[in-house]
Order: sequence, then structure tokens, then C-alpha cells
Amino acid sequence: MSPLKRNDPSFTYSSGSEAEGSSPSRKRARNDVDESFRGVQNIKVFIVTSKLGNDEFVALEKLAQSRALSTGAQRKGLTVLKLCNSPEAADMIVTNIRMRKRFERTIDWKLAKGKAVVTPEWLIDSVNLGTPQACEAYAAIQDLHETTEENCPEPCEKCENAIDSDNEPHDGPLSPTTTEVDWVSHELEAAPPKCDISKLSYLSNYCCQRPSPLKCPNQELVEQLAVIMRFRDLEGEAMQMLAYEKTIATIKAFPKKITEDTLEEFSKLPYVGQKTMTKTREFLSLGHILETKTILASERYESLSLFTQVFGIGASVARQLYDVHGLRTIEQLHLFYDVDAIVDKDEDVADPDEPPEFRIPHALRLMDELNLKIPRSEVESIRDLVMSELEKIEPGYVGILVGGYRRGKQESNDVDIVIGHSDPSTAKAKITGLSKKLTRRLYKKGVVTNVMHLSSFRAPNAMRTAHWDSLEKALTVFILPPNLKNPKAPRVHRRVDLIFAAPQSFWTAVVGWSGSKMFQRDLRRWAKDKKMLKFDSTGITHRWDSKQIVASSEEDVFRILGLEYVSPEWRNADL
Ligand code: DCP
Ligand code: MG
Repeated sequence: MSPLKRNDPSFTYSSGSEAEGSSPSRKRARNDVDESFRGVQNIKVFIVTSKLGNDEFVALEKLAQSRALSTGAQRKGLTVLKLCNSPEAADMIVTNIRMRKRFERTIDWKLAKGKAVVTPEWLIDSVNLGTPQACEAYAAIQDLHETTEENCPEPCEKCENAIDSDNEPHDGPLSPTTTEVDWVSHELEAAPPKCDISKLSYLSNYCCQRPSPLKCPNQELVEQLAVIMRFRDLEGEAMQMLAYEKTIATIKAFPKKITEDTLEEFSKLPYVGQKTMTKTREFLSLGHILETKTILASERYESLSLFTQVFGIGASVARQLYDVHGLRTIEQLHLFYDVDAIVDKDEDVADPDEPPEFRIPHALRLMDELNLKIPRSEVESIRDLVMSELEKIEPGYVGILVGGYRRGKQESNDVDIVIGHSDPSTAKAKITGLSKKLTRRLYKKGVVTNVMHLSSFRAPNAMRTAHWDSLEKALTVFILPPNLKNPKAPRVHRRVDLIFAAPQSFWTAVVGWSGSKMFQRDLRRWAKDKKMLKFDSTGITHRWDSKQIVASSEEDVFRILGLEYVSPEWRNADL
């Protein structure tokens, strides 16, 4: 059956994206609109991103997004173009690729033969002319010319309940369906959309409303304050630490250099109190903060911060090692944890199928490597390798690099990847249990050397406990295979976190794991204080009945929370 002749009963014109079970008023609104457009027909369009520039893609996507066209005799029918995220679900595939070989690398050939595969001009002309065009002149691949013609949606001549011909076709964006998550596939491959920072304000009480760059005009002051913040953390003074984190977040968004001239304005910003003002004045006159200098010179700070660099050692264990066992150096820690004996023994008894657990002795042995920063190119290579292994398990998995990389950091401390599946109807099943399957596979390839058990990850590492969510994840130690072009290049162990998210959690997982930590914290605070909602990486839910509101893109997360969109490079609210 031609797509144009198919009535799609699932089609709704809701303006939100709440999951089933949303409020009665919203349900009523959906039904009202549904009723008036009964008989509307959809063409589902999938746009292949390869060979399209980002701008071109975004422009095409905008053209196709829930665009209503008129069809049929006296243009009485209504056809709605709907973007979809998988070629399987599409009626039309729009591509800039012309060569069969290249196209086959992107879309399964058998699948393509069942679709109309057209050039972007089809989309442009159909929208400009206000009616879907015959495909003949737009076939993208020579060998698919015939099947494209066969599968081309025919103009609808007898649309039931056709709209009145006096009515102009709707050309405004009609929001996607409510229950299925519509994947915005370009976001998976291209850079995230930019935000308009003039709509944000550094005066806000919430980090998630301020533009916070990677490096701010007062970065040196931030770094001096961060030493005091870290010291409070090491001493277990959580509230004091948070107070410094909040002040640092405020300064990160303050766009002016703090000088005698701007000090007055600075003093009125949120979370800037007397203590901060004293320290800032010190900094302005001396070039450093006195307390920072004292902390940096202390043996206690040096040892505790060294110890907490070892994966698995949090502040309270570090204090015990220092206070109770009298340890001061990493060499002493090596002896204390009997690193050589334990790691060697573990290697001898390693299970060939199951990656060994990464514990403190292993972390100590690899400490120097794991503390090396990871350049963006290596972050990308790690992502590519993970994705190619997933592809071998089953096609359709998608992955986004999140964490500091997504916020624009040139060098990361670890690699964070959120993984989903592009077929919304089966994604949940395809994600469940994937963590184990994938890590085993990567272990057998020698790429993953260890995994952290989630329980040991929970405490006492404060950084992580605060971020805990119920998403499935694999926290791994990873090493890229030898570089064939440069076999002598050193191979370095890296920390790689893989986060697995079903469609209803995918975009909140992306936002949550993109951070920064304080930005994410304030999204939660904002949702709670202002919207009666609960936000975390797992999803957004009503506080009163725990019903989930599903986001269909990163921007949608902000929209649901009633916030201006902030692109990742402006979410650097931490150091
Ligand atoms: N996160 C959080 N709360 C925490 C720790 C982390 O919300 N207590 C979120 C925000 C972080 C993201 O998880 O951006 C990833 O955590 P990382 O520790 O990997 O931090 P980054 O990726 O931001 O920086 P880097 O890995 O370079 O240190
Ligand atoms: Mg990270």
C-alpha cells in the first residue's frame, strides 16, 4: 500500500511530548485536534546525514519536520511529512549520496528497494510547491530508479475528510507524536545546536540559566578558590564544599573581569558573600588567596589529594590512610595495598570470559597512565571502536560522546558515552543487558581490561554518588589496540564510562551526563523548585504522580523544564 493511502491512526498533533497517562486536559486537546484532521496521511521521511553538511542537514530537517502539504483534487487532501529516525520506519529516504556502493554502506540495499530513495531536491520542491512531487525525476541512485518510482507515494485523490480547499495548508511545525520518541538523528552525528546566549543571564540563581564558558575572564580566581573547595571536600566538609562550588559556578558565568571597578557589581551576584569578597580582594591585591597558599603548602593537602586521585579511594578512605595508618606517599600506598602481589595474582587467575574487577591495587598500578589527559582525537577513536563493536552485535545502535568532551574540553579525564538504539519500538529490549554483552566482547578483544563493580563505585567517591542514577552502565578501563600506522605509539589505559539508555531516557541521559556537575545539579533544583518535576539522567517525571515526560531531543529537555536551551559549551559551571 502506498504510504499516502495509509491512514495512520497513531497520528496526533499534540504540542507536548508527555508519555501516556498525561493530564486529562492534554488528552482532551489531543483528541480535539485528532478529530478535525481524521483522514490525514503521513509520509515518513528519513534523511541520510552522510554527504550532507550540518547546515544543509538542519535546513532539510526543518523543511521536513511535521510539514503539512496539500494533495489531491483541488488540493483537498492533507499530507504531513514526518521526520523519522530510522530508515526501516521511513516511507521515503532522502539522500545526497549518488553512488550505490557508498549508499549501501549506510542503508541496507534490500531495505532501500522497498522505499522511495530520493535527492534532497524532492523535499525542497515538494515543500516549495506545497504538494508531494512525483519521485521519478528525483531518484537518488540509478540502480534504485525503478523501485523508487514504484514506492513513490501517489498523490492522494480521494482523501477522506479532506480539509476545506479554502484553508491554506498548515506550514507551521506540528509537533511530533507523543508516545514514540522521535529521534533527531542529526544530533547523534553532528554538533549540537547552538544557543542564543543573549537569552541567558549571569544574574540568575540557577546555573542552568547562565552562560558558563569553558574558561572565564576570572579563571585564575576560580582556580584559587577551587583549591579551598577541594580541601573542604577532602576534609569531609560537604556543605562548605558546596558553598564554594556555588560561588565558583557564579564566577564562571560572570562575563566581566573582576577589578576594583566591577567589584561592586560582583558583590551582588548570587552566592557571593563576605568570605568570597575578602578572598577576592586578597586575590586582587596579592595575585593569590592566602588560605589557598597555605593549603597548597600543606603535606596533608598534598597527600590527601594524591590519594584521591587513585580510583576507588574517596576522601574518607584517604583521611583514614593518612590519619590512622600514617601514610603520606603513593609508594607507601603501593606497599600498604600489596599492589604487585595482588595484581599479579589476579592476572594469573583471570577468567577468559569475564573482565576482572578494577580495585584499588589495580588503580594504583595504572595511576600514572589514568591520570594522563585524553585528547579529543583519542576520545573519538574510542567512541568509533565501541560503536563498530556494537554494530557487530546488531545494527542500529547510536552513541553520543558526553561529559567534558561534549562541553568542548580539549583534554578529558575520562570518556563518557551514552548509548541507545535507533529503533524506538525495540530499543528497550536491545539496551537491556547490553552492558554485560558489550564489555565481555570488548574484554575478549583485549580492549577492555577491567570493569568497576558498581557497588564499589558508589561510595566513598563523592563525585560519583551524587550522580547516581538507575541507568545501566559499564565503567571500564580501556586500551585502544596498537595503531597500525604508528605501531610504536604508546598505548595508554583510559577510563571509559558507557551509559545505556532506553529511548525514554536517552536525551535526559545525554543532558545529565554532559554536565557539568553543577549545571546538572541546578537542572534538578530548578525542576523541583519551579516546575514540580523531578529531573535526572533517567528522565523527567511529575513529582505528584511520578509520570514520565519523554524528551525527544536535547533541546526538548530544556523545553519541558521551561528553560531556554543552553548548548553544551555554555554549560561549564564547574572549574
Ligand atoms: N556528574 C554529575 N555529578 C557528579 C559527577 C558527574 O552530575 N557528582 C555528571 C556531570 C559530568 C558527567 O557526569 O559532566 C561526567 O562526569 P565526569 O566525572 O566524567 O566529568 P566530566 O566528563 O565533566 O569531566 P572529565 O571527565 O574530563 O573530568
Ligand atoms: Mg568525563
